[in-house]
Amino acid sequence: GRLSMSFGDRVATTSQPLVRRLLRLMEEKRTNLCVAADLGTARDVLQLADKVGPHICLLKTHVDSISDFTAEFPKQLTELAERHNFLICEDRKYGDIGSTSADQYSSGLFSVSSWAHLVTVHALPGDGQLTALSDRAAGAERGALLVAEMSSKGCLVQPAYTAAVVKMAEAHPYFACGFIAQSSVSSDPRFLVLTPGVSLVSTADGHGQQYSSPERAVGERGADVVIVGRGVTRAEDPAAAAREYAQRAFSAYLQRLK
Ligand code: 5FU
Repeated sequence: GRLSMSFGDRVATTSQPLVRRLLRLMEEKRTNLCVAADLGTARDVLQLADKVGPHICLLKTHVDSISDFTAEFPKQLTELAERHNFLICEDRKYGDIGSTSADQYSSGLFSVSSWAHLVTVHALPGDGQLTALSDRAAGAERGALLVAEMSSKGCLVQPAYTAAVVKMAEAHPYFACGFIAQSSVSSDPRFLVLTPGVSLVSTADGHGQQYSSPERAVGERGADVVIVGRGVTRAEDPAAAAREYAQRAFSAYLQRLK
């Protein structure tokens, strides 16, 4: 299953182009780190992306938190992604009826479908969002990560919900690339499991976030990719911090294969 296979060997288990590309990238670049670039201006996000770019497989954005967003931002972020060889995930957590989410995805100020390889989606409304978003991707290499569990204290998600989210992904493997989760929700090697709530300096943030270490996330809980925000963005040297998280997460992955 997923946990005992290398990223490289998992490429052959799926025909989803984006999953194949990300697995190859992770294997070749030897990184399973995603940095959550949660900073308030376009310049700060781009500067961070340039610094951490060599150490990451994925950069995660919350583009609606950027105060000075213009169409220049995704253009420049895409250039950095190409230069440093990482993919981009907009963590929008779509959660409406398919038609509305599809409009939010492909139009409006942000035009997310034109630049984000991956987006996050809440499965709560049912699978109509997956077909609707996939239609708007219009043949581009795009995909979704389904929120199967959350890192925050008091999260209402129950095991039966998580199991239903996994079933939904299994029914839509052309667009569902994997899960945002806190545990090994699926052993299917086609799906990526990404785990936020990872920090080496904090255990909580006072607003419900709960942290564990990269070793715990990858080795014990079964994450493929660890997502680190403030552990990197608030470090004195974000590039050095990203390198450390990447090394620790990738070592834990190699250890898992033994
Ligand atoms: F789905 C989730 C979740 O369950 N927990 C999260 O923390 C998403 N996140 C995101 O990961 C959150 O929106 C932040 O962008 C990031 C974690 O940032 P931190 O600074 O490492 O706490």
